[in-house]
Amino acid sequence: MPVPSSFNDVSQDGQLRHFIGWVWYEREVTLPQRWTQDPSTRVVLRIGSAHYYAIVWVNGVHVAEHEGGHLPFEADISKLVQSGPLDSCRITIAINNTLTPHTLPPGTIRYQNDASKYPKGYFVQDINFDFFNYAGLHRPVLLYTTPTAYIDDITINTDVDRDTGLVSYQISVQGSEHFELEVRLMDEDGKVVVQGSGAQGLLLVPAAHLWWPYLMHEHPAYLYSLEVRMTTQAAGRPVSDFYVLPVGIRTVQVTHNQFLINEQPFYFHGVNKHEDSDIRGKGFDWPLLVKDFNLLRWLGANSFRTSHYPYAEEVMQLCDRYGIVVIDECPGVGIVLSQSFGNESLQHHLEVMEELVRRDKNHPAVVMWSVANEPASNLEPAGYYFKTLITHTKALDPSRPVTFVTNSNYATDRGVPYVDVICVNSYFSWYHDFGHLEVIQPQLQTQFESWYKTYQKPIIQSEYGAETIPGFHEDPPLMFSEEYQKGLLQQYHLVLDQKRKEYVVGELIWNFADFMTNQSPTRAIGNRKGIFTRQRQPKSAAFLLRDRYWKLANETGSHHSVPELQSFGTRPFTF
Ligand code: GCB
Repeated sequence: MPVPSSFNDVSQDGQLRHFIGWVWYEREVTLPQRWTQDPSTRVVLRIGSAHYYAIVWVNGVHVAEHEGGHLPFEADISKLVQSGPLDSCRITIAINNTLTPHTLPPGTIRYQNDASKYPKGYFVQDINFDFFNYAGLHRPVLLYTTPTAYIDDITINTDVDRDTGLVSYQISVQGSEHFELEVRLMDEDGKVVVQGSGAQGLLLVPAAHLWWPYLMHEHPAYLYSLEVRMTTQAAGRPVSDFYVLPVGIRTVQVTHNQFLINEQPFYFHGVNKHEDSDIRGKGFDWPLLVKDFNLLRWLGANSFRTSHYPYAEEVMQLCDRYGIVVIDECPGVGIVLSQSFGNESLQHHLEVMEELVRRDKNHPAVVMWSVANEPASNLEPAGYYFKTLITHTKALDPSRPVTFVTNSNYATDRGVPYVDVICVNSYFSWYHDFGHLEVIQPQLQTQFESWYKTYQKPIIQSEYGAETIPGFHEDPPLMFSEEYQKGLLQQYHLVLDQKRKEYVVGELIWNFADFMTNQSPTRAIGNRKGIFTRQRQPKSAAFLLRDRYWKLANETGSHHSVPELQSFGTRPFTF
């Protein structure tokens, strides 16, 4: 089985596509002698993402267990590979993709016991989310080394005082009590602009270049480099560890009706995405990723939400580099069963937020955390659940606003009192009043006005859209045609154009591209609400949205003409 990839779509075996249970990956690798013979080398096995429950062995010895996909985990395997007679190392990973009411996302295994209808032992995995439950090793599995005394973590926070950038840092070192830390911040030309020392400190950057979103400034996404050098002694020998972290200096604030980046109002005009493509499923793929970023640029999108789970770290790195603003969502999608609001689920959800914040806290592109998508937030226990979850997330990262995405009624939602920005999904004239584009304007106005009157918080239209089969044309528009998708978007835009002058701070189309789902009578081989096909070709609505986004960019940011050059090729990709 290739890695990274979902296992579901690479074979001709229908049973494997729908398989639920344990799958096993195994690989034998030969390690360099330096790794196996030098006890001052620490050897680490890192798994980028395993869906969902994973157990890991090295040379048959249990080294790690991890619950949940989409986030990395590691095991220190130094002792194991340094004690044996061999330079080889057998890595075995067992993965179980079963979802229960207490996993994230939750699910239920339903046994079909009626022997007159189903074979013996028949069961299905029920889920309450709308994407195919791809599984396997979705991101790279890596072996890497550090010295035994090493830089374990760095936390950066940035602020701005007039034209001075304030970069506060905190560095944690493992494996040594006595060490020295030197810190240098370099600008994009490689010039050292400020230096520091010690495990924490504040760097003052005179005449700082701020990190601006794409289309908001003529030089967006300015990144400094923080170089951290740790030196210590081990067994009488000098040891050092060195780490370079891109740093964007920017601020984020939320008022009762605005989302501010560097104290300027920011309007999200972007997309919701999925990690999804033909054959590889949710498997990481560089060409696909770069293509998607080129499409975002073509579209004039300045932002996206990582619906409905954390995306690969490489995605976040490109967002930093190109100024694409991110609402970073955890896999809290489809929390609708009352059992999923209990302590066991909450505890796991808190841990997942810890892992997510630890992984993504230093990305300037990430401006807000989303702790869930469309939970049953009207249920009684949802109040305590979201209060605890959001308070915990704010404690982990006081620098960013927190939200979850709701489709509950404004009058009964028990989670929204705790969010900073209200994110609302609605599908007027699609799931309700289907076929009636004329109801969108009054219904959308009522939606916005009700939420704002109740909470006086800024609002993002975090989803809206229509299923569209490319090549279906109907005028007057009929559902599933390209004209209907365009018509629906246009009706939403009329209201968004009024309300963005007041308190609506963003619009994110559902969805960037078509994506695979479970089979159902309402899904014609996956969800077709993409403005691009699954193969990343535009439907008519993509051109409509492109005109709109570039107009919005010109109104709210610096001046741009729709680029002739439709890729990020003006700035070289170097990794
Ligand atoms: C939603 C969900 C999203 C679905 C979408 C749809 O509200 O958040 O995951 O795919 O609607 O197309 O039904």
